[in-house]
Amino acid sequence: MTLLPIDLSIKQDGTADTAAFAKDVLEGLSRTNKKLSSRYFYDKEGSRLFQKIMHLSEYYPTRCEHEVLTGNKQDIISKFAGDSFFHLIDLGAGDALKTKILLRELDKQKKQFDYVPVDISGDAMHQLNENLQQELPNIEVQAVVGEYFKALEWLHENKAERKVVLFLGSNIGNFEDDESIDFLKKIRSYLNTGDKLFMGVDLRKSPDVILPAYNDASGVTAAFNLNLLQRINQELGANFDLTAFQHSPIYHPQKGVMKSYLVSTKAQEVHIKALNKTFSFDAWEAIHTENSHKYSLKQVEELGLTCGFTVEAVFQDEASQFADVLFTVK
Ligand code: AVJ
Repeated sequence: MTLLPIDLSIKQDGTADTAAFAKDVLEGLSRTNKKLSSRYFYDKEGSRLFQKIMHLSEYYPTRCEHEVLTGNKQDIISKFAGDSFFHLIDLGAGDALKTKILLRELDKQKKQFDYVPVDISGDAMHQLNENLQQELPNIEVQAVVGEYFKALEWLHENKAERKVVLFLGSNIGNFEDDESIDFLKKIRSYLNTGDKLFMGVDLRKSPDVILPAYNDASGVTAAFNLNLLQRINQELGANFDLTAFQHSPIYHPQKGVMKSYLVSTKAQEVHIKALNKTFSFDAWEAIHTENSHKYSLKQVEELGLTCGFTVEAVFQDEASQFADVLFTVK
């Protein structure tokens, strides 16, 4: 049984708030080292391109996490379920392709739970509702459209039972170090003893494997990165020439972070109407657009401890490229 999605987003059409977008773009492009936040990648076209990325042969994280979940589903859900009813909260659920591996198993074993997918995209939550109604009609679904924290606050106030929070896909990797600590501490503040967090993390590995995952031969990731400029053109009335910027990713093996940039291939000016402002780019000046952190298991354990969680179990793929870590509230 699926309930209608609850919409906590600022705008009811599920798009991000334009004023906040404009403010962030102004702040980011006014810096000496220009930057734009990766959180703005996911407009309609960006979400479509990310779906394509997940199917690329070079993009190993999705494949690896799929393997982790498929290979360990029984163990994972028995650790989730216990004997009592629980809320399964899926932060950034999207099409829930990976979560469905667990949902099918929970359904098969008739576990007592409801499924609460959370996503900023209203489109995605409506589609997921329909899909689950078809495929897994016995599962109780309450989708929430909105930002993670707003949704968690709503859940804290409206869903009283035990909670298992999913944060899959190494989405944590997009945050700066201090942001990921703030994020996990905030999640912790909405949880009680006995609640759990199940988080996907991309592990450290050879740069020869990591780099192509963010620089695929068919250019999908380049299009994904450049789409951010296209979005500024569309939503803020800018005139970025997409042919005069190039996708440029690098991996920093000491920090374990993949960094993506858009590099201006010539000296140029770009006007943004909504900001009533022109920005100058030197030849080969870069805009930083994304961090994707890669972790050691020790780092993940320490990150958890800092934020009030202890590791209950670690699940990995055969090649130890990716891990899903089950934390309990300390
Ligand atoms: C969705 C944040 C996990 O960082 O690997 C994929 C996004 N960016 N290719 C990642 C992404 C470029 C992805 N996450």
